[in-house]
Amino acid sequence: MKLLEPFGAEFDLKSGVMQSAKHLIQRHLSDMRGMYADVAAENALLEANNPMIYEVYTSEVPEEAGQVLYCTTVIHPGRVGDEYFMTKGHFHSLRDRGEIYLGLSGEGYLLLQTEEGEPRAVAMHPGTAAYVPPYWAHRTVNVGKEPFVFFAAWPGDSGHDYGTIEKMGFPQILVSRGDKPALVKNPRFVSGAD
Ligand code: PAN
Ligand code: ZN
Repeated sequence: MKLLEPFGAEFDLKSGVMQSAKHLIQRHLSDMRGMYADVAAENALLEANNPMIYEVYTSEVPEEAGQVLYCTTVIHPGRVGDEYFMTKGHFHSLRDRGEIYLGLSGEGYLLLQTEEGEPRAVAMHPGTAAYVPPYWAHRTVNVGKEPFVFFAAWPGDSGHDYGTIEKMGFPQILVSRGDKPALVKNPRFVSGAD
C-alpha cells in the first residue's frame, strides 16, 4: 500500500482562498438555470450579466474511501429577484455519508432536506460548525452583504448527486423581506415522495 504524504494547506480565513487548491470551480447563474423561484428575474439577470454566484477551492486529496476531502466555498452576495444567491445543493451519492461545514466569514444558512422533503435550516456565522448528518441533502445560501465563506470536510467516497435536487429543488427558499432573510415555502418544489 502506498501511503499518502501528510501535508499542510494554507488558506485565507476571511476570503477562503486556498493557495494550493487543485481546482477552482466557478458557478455562474447559467450553471444553475431553473433553480431560483423567480423565472423572470433569472432570465433578466442571465441576459444582463450572468453573474458568478459561487466559487469552490478544492483540495488535492484523492476521492477514495478512507480519505477526507475538503474545500472552501465562497458564495458572493446578491439575489435573483428576492432570493439570495446559493449553491446548487446535492445529496451524497452514498447517502450515508455526512459532512461538516465551518463558517469562516459572512452570514449564511445551511438548508437541508431528507429524501421525503422534510426541511431544516441552520444559521451559519464565522465560527459555526454546521453538521450535515448522513442522508440529508444540503445547500448553502448567502444572506449577507459580504461574501459568505465556509470550509467543508466529507468522506472521500461520498460522491455528489445533483440530479435529484435539479428535479426536486428544496422545500424552502431564503428571500429578502424588508432587507432581512425570511425562510418561505418554495413554490417550485417537487416532492420526491410524490
Ligand atoms: C461542499 C459543496 C460546495 C458547493 O463542498 O460541494 O459548497 O456546493 P455544490 O456542490 O452544491 O455546488 C459539499 O457539500 N461537498 O460535499
Ligand atoms: Zn456535500
